[in-house]
Amino acid sequence: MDTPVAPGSTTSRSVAIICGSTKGKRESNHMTTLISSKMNKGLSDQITNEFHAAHLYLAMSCVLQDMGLKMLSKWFTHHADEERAHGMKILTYIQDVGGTVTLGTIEKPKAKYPSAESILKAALAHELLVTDQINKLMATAISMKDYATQSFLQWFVDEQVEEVAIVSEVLDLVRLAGPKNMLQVESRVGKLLAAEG
Ligand code: OFO
Repeated sequence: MDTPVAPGSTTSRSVAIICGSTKGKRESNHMTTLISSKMNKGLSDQITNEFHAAHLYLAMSCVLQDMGLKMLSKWFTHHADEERAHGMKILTYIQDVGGTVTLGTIEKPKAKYPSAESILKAALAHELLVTDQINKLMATAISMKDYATQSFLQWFVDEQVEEVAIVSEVLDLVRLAGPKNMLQVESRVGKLLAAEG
């Protein structure tokens, strides 16, 4: 099994070469990685997953804008920004522990939805998918006794609880209001946005 390597260990299997340059000279340095290659890959893939969520929510925001639902559109843009920040948070962590970041392909997001309700339903399904991705990463960190990554991922576990709750809340609002009362939804979402900052 692939296990983390202690800092300063001479048995480190993953060595990053740092090319710095003073006076045109090439320097190299050995950097110890604190995470296994399996954990590194899982986290690296999750960066792409977070950027994919950002891309999807931005596309949803554009559809909502076209539907004339400006507050809901803004709320999705805000969430797209948050997902991008999550990707960057993971990227920084991988680099902090001496791992390697490899970005993947982001698929084209769906650009047509029949209603605001269908968008919220798709967003909730996506949040549940990301929750599952994060839980799998946590399970890997636990199985590898990677305590640093467990600690890092706990923030994401908590974040997913919040995000599933908030998307469910907005979906309920949209369902309760119905297509004829979307202005009420707009007003409530405007308040949510102000509260989220
Ligand atoms: Fe990245 O927080 Fe939800 O998906």
